[in-house]
Amino acid sequence: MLAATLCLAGGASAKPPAGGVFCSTYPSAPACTGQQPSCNYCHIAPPQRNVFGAGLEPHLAPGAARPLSDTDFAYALPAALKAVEAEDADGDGVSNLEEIQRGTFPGDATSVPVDTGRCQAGDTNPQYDVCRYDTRFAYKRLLLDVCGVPPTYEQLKEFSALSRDDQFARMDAELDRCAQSEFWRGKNGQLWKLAHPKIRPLGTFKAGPEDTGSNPLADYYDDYALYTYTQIDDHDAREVMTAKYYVRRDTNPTRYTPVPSLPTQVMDEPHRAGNLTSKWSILYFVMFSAMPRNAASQAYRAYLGLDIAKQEGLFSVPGEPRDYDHAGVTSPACAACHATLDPLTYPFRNYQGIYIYDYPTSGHYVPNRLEKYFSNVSPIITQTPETGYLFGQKVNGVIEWAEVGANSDAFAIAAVTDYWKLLVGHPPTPEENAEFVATWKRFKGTHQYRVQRMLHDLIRTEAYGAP
Ligand SMILES: [Ca+2]
Ligand SMILES: [Ca+2]
Repeated sequence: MLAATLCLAGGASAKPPAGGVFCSTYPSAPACTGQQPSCNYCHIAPPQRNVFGAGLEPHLAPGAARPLSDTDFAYALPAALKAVEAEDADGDGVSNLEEIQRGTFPGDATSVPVDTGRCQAGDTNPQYDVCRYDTRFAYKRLLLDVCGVPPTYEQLKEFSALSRDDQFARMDAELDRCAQSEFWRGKNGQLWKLAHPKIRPLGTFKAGPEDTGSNPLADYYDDYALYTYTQIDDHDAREVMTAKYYVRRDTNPTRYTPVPSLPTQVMDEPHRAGNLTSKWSILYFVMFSAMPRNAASQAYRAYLGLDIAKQEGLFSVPGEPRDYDHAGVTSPACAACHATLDPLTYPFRNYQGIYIYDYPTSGHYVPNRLEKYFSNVSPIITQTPETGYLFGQKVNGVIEWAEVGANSDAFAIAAVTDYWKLLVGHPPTPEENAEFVATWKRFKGTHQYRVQRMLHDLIRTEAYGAP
């Protein structure tokens, strides 16, 4: 049902992984906010390079035979980018690094950073104060986004009469009040909507007492409960990836309570990593496969915001992919992605998906799983290590995978992007990048991954409050 391998169609002259590797190196660059840089960042037209691309070339795996494979290229690019950071390839007086950080082209002398805000003279809208944060606009929006109901005329009149400081204090109080609402945290509320693409529910396979499907596999409402719990009150958002507990949901009103076990869950406690190892994730994303690539790529996409199928988050590991399961991933078109994806997958080797000939093992961690159940897949499959790599860092098993992931910039960026899209209405634009970066850095640092605290920052951004 899901493709086992990821290969690139056709052979382009520009390197397909380039944009992804660039963004792994500079996650805060405006060129990487909600998008990936286009080919003309380094090329006039591939394969012809612009002055920035030409300056990089000698630093790419110097001495290695040309052309470089996509895998070797992806491995060598970060060091080459670092090597030319202090240079000024296009001679416009601004270093390559500063241009990358400020969102101008390092290969185009006509593109230079300019110190202006978004507001220009003549850019006035009679309805709103466009150049500055409009508290009335933000207040209306906040009540709609978090409470699900617009302010009444009386509320708005009262709000307008407050001083600006009191208006922000009122918005803070309303944010905290509305975050208690069913609209925000209840079943199918705003937070559940954020969880949909992470959980990928399928009604047919819904198990458990509520909304049971025709072919029940697992109760993914447990996954929604854990996700929501980690996003509310003063809880640590990282625990969606690392929790050793489950979360029970009671209704009328909705309440979420951490519990050591649930009748609908089966993973032994030492091998739990939040929603990565829920019964639904393991059954649905591992499914029948020996090598659970979908489980790894789904976790990478859902919680770290990186989609390997779009060549995002490529950190090629030298010597990979080894193709332990003879899936054919060493062909050049596939290796570019699998040099990242396969080492990302190895830690999941002992997590059993749906195994019909020994069904009770399904959804469990089974030591020597490949040796016991999949040794006929290939002669070398039993050599698959449980150690893999995430962001080029060695991880021993899924628990470490989840910890490294949860503490990464990618996690904070992905989490804040979710709320940016929900509240601002679109992924951060290059103009919004400075506010966006400040918001995720404070989420990670000052706010210690508390979503509720981060939201108080987010509603103060110009992106949110300027009509
Ligand atoms: Ca320059
Ligand atoms: Ca420039």
